[in-house]
Amino acid sequence: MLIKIAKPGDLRESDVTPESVYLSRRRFMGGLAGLGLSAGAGLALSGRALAAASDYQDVPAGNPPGWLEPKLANAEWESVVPADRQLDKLTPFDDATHYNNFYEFGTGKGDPARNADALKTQPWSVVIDGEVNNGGRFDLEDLAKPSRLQERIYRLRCVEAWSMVIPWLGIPLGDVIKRAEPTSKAKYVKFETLVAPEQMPGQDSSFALIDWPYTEGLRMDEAMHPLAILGLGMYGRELPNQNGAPFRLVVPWKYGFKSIKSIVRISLVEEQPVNSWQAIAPDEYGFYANVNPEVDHPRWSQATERRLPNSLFNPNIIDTRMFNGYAEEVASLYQGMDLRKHF
Ligand SMILES: Nc1nc2c(c(=O)[nH]1)N[C@H]1C(S)=C(S)[C@@H](COP(=O)(O)O)O[C@H]1N2
Ligand SMILES: [Mo]
Repeated sequence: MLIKIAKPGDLRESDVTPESVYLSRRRFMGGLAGLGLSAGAGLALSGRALAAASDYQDVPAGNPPGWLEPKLANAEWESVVPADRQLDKLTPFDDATHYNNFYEFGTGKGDPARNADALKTQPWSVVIDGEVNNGGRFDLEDLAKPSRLQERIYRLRCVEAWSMVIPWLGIPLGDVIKRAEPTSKAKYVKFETLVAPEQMPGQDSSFALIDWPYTEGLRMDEAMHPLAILGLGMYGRELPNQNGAPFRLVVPWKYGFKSIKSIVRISLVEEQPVNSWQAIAPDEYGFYANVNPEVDHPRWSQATERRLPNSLFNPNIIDTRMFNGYAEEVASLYQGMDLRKHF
């Protein structure tokens, strides 16, 4: 399945050029030309190299592992589901990296930025197991090698009713799953985050809500959807630790908690997995967790969201959209399902 570009002309320079963060005009025009050719045709775009840390202002230089450097340099503006021209400006890097949820490093929004330096991200290996013919333990480098990095500008909508717009660099999750050769019994994909209390102080705390490892899951067709990516970078560079280095899931039509960070295990399974937040409060957090303004959280409304950055004088509250604005691409996955029951 190919990614649909919403409407001709939907992506404008203003979408990706706020005052504080912008893509270099020259390179960006290359991306636009590619979009112009394919917009409305429902085609995946083959674009030009676009992403580089130098394309963004106020983004500190990264320190990627050697194998990731050429991938960053050759990243491709392959496909984008555009953001709305007025509403969706890129969130400044500083906000995206200092207002985080990553409970392994503490429950405060500033805790991950403060504590995640201790995370050792190289070397990093990932176990792929369960209902697959080609499983095993893989170096992240080998897992990522066959796929070209793509830049995707996605909205990220947390279940707590705040949101951001982040330019990710990632590879399709479906690529990695296909290479593992799932058997006919594989119905769901389960993901687990690293457990390492000596690096992750939040895992050590006796107050921890979560029964580690942090666990997430997707139905097979959700996992194979081209919008679902494994993120290896953001803002033209590798992922900062607090954002889930060295790689994390990004599923933009679901609440942020589905986008599990610092993954060490991917299991293809027959039964629907229980994700961490569902295990803690099954009445409040479901397995599907599709962004849905019509189904409120029991303790707050999901009809609107606070788009970061905001302030007391500019609360920046906007309407939440069905499937976070990606309904055209993903609604068919849920045809005939009662989304109030399967929240
Ligand atoms: N392992 C792990 N992954 C996680 C979380 C977490 O606490 N632990 N928090 C989730 C939540 S609630 C959100 S909103 C996003 C936040 O991603 P960001 O900090 O990169 O914006 O990460 C998700 N992934
Ligand atoms: Mo979240």
